[in-house]
Amino acid sequence: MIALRQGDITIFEGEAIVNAANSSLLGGGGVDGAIHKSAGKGLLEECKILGGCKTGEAKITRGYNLKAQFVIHTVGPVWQGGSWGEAELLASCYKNSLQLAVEKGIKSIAFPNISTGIYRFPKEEAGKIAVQTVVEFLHKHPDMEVYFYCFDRENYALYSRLLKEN
Ligand code: AR6
Repeated sequence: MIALRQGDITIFEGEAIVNAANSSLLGGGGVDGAIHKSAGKGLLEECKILGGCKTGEAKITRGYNLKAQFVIHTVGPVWQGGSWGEAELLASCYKNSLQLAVEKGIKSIAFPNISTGIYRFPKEEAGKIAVQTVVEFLHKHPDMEVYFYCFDRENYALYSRLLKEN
């Protein structure tokens, strides 16, 4: 199942939310800042012992003061024009986050629009990659519930269209 939501991902009441982090995993702006603020200091303490995360990979922590039990931290690619493997790396973020969720027995997961803020990945292309990767994954894991949390109107309108086409 795929569902679309508009707004702040930190209010998600399912099992896991995905964080669009940076490779230090020590917090930042955008959705990362919002998640750390809502989760509280415990999240940062746990992130400190993870040793960072490479672009395209994912790591999991508890959710602390969030309603979601877990946070899956993934590091999206910085957009550098498109010929530096950005598309493959973004697809890996979605795949590795979903794979980690399966390994932990998580059945509901919410994604932000990874890389489309501070990392400047073009929204249309990022949306297509996100939807396509999740749709493919759900063929093999039909019991998983995936929520796309779109913060800005442009992404929300884009995902409404992309999900109708799929
Ligand atoms: N809930 C859901 N989506 C949000 C929220 C929120 N509370 N706040 C922003 N967004 P960004 P990136 C959307 O910049 O591009 C951080 O500093 C936002 O509108 O958060 O992957 C990290 O530490 C956009 O569509 O992440 C990294 O250094 C999407 O989330 C860097 O930013 C992603 O925007 C990562 O950049």
